[in-house]
Amino acid sequence: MVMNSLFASDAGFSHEPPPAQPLERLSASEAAARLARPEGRERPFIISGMTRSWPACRRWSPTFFKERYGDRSIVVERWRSGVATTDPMAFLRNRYYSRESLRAVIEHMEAGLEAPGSCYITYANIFEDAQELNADIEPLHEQLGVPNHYPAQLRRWLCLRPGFWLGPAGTVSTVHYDRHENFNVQVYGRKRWTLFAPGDAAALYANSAELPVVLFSPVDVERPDYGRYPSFRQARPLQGDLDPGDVIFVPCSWWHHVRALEMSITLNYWWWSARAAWAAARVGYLQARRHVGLRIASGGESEDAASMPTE
Ligand SMILES: O=C(O)CCC(=O)C(=O)O
Repeated sequence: MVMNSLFASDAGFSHEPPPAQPLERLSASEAAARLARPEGRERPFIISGMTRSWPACRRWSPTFFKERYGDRSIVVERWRSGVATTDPMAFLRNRYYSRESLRAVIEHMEAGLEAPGSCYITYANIFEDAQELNADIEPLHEQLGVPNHYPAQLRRWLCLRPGFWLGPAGTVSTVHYDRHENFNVQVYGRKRWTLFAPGDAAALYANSAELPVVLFSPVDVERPDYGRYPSFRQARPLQGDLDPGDVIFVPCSWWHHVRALEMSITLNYWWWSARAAWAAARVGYLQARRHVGLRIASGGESEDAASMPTE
């Protein structure tokens, strides 16, 4: 089955993304069996309804956080107004972070006072000041991600803290890859995920000198400019929508683009594996090379490489 993009039709055929194939969907028991085999970790899949019974999926909503945690401050990713966030170049150049009250941020999002997608809480550490929220979730990466024959202490050490994401409909994470394995849990609202295999790196113009951060692609995968990026026609996207309680497994180094279809709350669970350590070393090398190149080109005046929103 070929899925159509929601966002492609307005500008005519020349901006149509390559057709996407649907992401595979598994039950929780099928996913556990798949992940028990190393070769089962080569491709992404959605685990349908896996966390539906978590208290987080039953209780958490923007209203829940506004009413109970509204006075806490949180780091918010913002873009200067008027920015088309589907364009990776504009996304990276116009992004900044600020610390604000959770109540004010959520009220603005709910009232639609922000330009669509111009305000997003990304990978926040909501649990630091609200330890009790840990009772509403489970350490999915420790349970299902890290191989279960590893010693308990090592399993914990390989897992990063869960990240909390909250944003209005229309937020977009432009196409990038991460240096970790990932389970991403959709807690509230719906999101559309579009993934590309590491083998599509050339079609995504990976390592483009246009961008300060090597983890990102310059291609707007929802509205590609084939004049600038003709090889993107060769990319083979996978696509699927996550409902509350669904989980997506994103293997390390798989490219992903995410659009919130509704106001959303998401948790992500990153963990280290051997291939993740290799990916991190490679990214470190490429980023250092990019930074030196930019400094030489600018006569020593260039900014440091932009911080990475998904870190
Ligand atoms: O949900 C999003 O907007 C992006 C999530 C993401 O990039 C991740 O979990 O690695």
